[in-house]
Amino acid sequence: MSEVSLLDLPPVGDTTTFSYITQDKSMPLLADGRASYKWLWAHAISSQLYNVPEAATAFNAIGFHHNEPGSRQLGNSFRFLVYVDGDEAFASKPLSKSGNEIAINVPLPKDAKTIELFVDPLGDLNWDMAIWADPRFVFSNNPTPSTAGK
Ligand SMILES: [Ca+2]
Repeated sequence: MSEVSLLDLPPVGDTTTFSYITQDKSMPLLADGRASYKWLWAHAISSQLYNVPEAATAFNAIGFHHNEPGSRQLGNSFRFLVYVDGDEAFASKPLSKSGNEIAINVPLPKDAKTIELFVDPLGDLNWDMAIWADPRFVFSNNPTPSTAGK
């Protein structure tokens, strides 16, 4: 099985002024102390569109609720949504506390063209700081000899 980081691919569109891509290694991340060095920081409302690489069989990430310690954290619940070719393929439960995380595992149909990563503010936009940690495409079939064995 091979993988390609979403962050190594150019976004097709970006409909928010808040989202940006970073690989800041200085920030503490996932709840149990695991470090994630590739992540997409996205304040709701956030939409990021990417082309699905050929032969990708799944999109995986960890959705993480990130808020700075001591922030007021008013109304800061949101949820992660993934659309494949415009259709909803994944919707998380609401995440309401800093440190909450959820596994995002989305199987991709063989002919999938685009994937949209969306953060739904669930009404209130305050402190809706979402992180897509380790966003990546998975290739479970090693479809071509050139990628096998890497
Ligand atoms: Ca909210």
